[in-house]
Amino acid sequence: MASASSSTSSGVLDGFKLIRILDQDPKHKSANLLGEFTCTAQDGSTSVDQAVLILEKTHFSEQFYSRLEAPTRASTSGGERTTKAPKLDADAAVLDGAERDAVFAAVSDLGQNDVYTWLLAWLQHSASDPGDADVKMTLIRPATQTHIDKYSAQRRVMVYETPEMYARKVQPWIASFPPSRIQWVYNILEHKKEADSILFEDPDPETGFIIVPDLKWDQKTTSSLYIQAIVHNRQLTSLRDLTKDHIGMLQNIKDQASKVAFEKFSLAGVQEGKPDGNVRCFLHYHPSYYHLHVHILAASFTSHPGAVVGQAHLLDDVMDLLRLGVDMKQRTLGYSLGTNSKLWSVLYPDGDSST
Ligand code: G7M
Repeated sequence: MASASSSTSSGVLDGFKLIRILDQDPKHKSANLLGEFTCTAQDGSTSVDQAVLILEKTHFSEQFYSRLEAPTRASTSGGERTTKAPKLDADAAVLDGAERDAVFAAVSDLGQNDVYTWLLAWLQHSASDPGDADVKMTLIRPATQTHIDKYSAQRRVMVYETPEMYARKVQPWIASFPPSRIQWVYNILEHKKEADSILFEDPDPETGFIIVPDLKWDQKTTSSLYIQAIVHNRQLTSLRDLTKDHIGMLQNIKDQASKVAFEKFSLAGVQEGKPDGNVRCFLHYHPSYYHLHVHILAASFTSHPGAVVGQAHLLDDVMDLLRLGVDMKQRTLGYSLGTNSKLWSVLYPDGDSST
């Protein structure tokens, strides 16, 4: 798997200028920013690239927890901030403070009442080992208006897409997309990009698929494992295209995903030492790109905003419906839709869901 570069000068963000905050979520510690880069050509002319920068504070890593197994201390260079050491298990490993960096650069007391104390802390980063990254970023450059709309705060409403709405409006809209829209998917399927990240591949053009880490995952925190399976069959756009004939492929995706999570990331399932039940697999309807793919999350990762009812369809339920003979094109599917989205204007060109 590709290892993240710890360089402080990747250069990718050089020249990024914030234009405005498109959206932010304090609970998930994330923000979507609109920015721009000014590019200077060789002849001296300048042009501006719009970009969307998605920021998300990272979760605590195994490495962070293991550092807490030794008595906690803050750097002595923490200025006026005071340091509190948590109570430690008597059996906890004790490392000589000189042998390792402090966990926190500084800790500041905010308040105390009875057994409760609340604090702010600054993580320690040493120059020789920057440790865990604080922020996970995704840069989309150049960003189209569709990208900007997608990542902007917007009004959302529940839409109930009937078979007629699908056949008359949605399906022709999906069919109108140029293949270049999902170039990044073809790059993965053709091993042109992310090839060293491939976790599993079944190369069969009809029933095969590739499993890669989702770009949202930091590729190391197993409690928030997020990988995805992308099918080789380019005719399958969404769960609406699935039939009984695809049950074998879907079951194989589930089995292989579970095996990957177990063997490569040590995620155990119902029984210790066994994979069954270690991952939650689902499909989005609507997805953000129309080439069939399955989201695979650690079973413990229950807080992901993309795993919400109305958008996430449990892979097992989809397989069950197919086994029962349900025609996916004949279902009415409910989902929450942003009024900035293209699909909204396709379904409601007059901007009104009553039409
Ligand atoms: O909502 P939808 O089902 O379409 O989800 C698409 C998923 O693809 C999201 O979870 C994205 O994070 C993921 N994704 C999007 N892009 C552009 C890439 C990419 O270039 N590489 C990888 N590995 N995942 C991506």
